[in-house]
Amino acid sequence: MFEKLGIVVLMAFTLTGWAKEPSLVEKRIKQLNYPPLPETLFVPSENLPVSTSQLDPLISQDWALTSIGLFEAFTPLVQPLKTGVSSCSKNVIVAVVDTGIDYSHPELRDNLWVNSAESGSWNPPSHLASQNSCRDKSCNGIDDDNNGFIDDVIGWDFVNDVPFPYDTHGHGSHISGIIGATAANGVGLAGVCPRVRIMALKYYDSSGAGFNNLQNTVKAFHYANKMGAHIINYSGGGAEAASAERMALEDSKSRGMLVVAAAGNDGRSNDIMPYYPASYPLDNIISVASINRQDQLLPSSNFGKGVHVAAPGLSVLSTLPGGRFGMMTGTSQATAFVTGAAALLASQFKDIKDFDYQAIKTWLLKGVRSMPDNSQNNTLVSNGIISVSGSLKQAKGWTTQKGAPSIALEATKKRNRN
Ligand SMILES: [Ca+2]
Ligand SMILES: [Ca+2]
Ligand SMILES: [Ca+2]
Repeated sequence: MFEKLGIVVLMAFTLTGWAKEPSLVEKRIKQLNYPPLPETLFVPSENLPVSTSQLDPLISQDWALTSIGLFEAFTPLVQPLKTGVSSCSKNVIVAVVDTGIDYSHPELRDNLWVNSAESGSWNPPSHLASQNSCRDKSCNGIDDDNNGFIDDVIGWDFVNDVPFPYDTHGHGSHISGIIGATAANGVGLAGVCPRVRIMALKYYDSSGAGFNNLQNTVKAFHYANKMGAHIINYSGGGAEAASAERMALEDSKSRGMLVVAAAGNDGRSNDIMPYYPASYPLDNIISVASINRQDQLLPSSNFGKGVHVAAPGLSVLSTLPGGRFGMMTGTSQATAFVTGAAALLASQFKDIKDFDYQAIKTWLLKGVRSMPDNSQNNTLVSNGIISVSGSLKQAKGWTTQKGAPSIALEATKKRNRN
């Protein structure tokens, strides 16, 4: 049933184009819609077979982790996600620009980015209740780091302009779990990089005007840039370019940040009709298409020479608000797998200051495995299917290159010998 239901990729709108080309933008807004997520896509956790004796009881249902070669990368397979934990670093900051995050979800709460200049006793589940008595930097009503945001501890809700980017939609929590759900905690599943710091930036309002969604996207990008994110995950987009959005991502590039963006769910070629931000010609962007478990491009996935890689996107299991789990489909999900892989690769730098988006992009693109060679898939994606194991091999080879930043793969090497 899930195969027939596509999740709508969140749309962005031109910002500066509003004044210059009102008729065009108005046309875009009329064309786009924001249906709520179908309830049938939500699979409550109590309906799934769970064995609490397992480290991550739902992991066997997560076909995508096998597809991207995560278990292959971390042999032996006895406790693969435990080894995955040690290969990921809390020094890597991933900005998830989306619908917010369930910051009290047991799979997500330990992997949140925390703004140290605004931190204190902030505790997601009880924070709102205790806010009146709170006196520390997290809730003193003062912009302690003078970044223009008061009490921004884990990110920002640009929709409501408050420091609690809670996810009432589901999409952002699902994306966050794919990237970095906690491993080996006796709950749920595990992200591709189960130790990471997720900066929660909420831009999307399903009931709001599309123009505001783009405006908030740009604000969120600037926040991520300013606050030191290494990677931005943007599982959304739109058919028209916006100079303000592009300028924000050019700033990300100048700061050395990687941007992973969805190719879109329109089932068309981005070479003919670009999809932004994925299609901006910036070398710090990776554009992602979606495949099923047979390595076939989903009919709903966009494709083209400008689409760099494919990743799992059909009936993907991940975290949902309220401590739940469920499946979603689309290039949004595929994008998150590539972001998780990028975070894992970024963790291999001995010093996160060596973070190099060009190196990571090279490892990701050269480490792919091939799409099946048939008429349906042939040349639809420029490189192939994302592979964590293949990319780690590329990273390992990088150490032999002159002038390359130092990376630490000793742990992986030891595991491979065991
Ligand atoms: Ca602040
Ligand atoms: Ca404060
Ligand atoms: Ca888990």
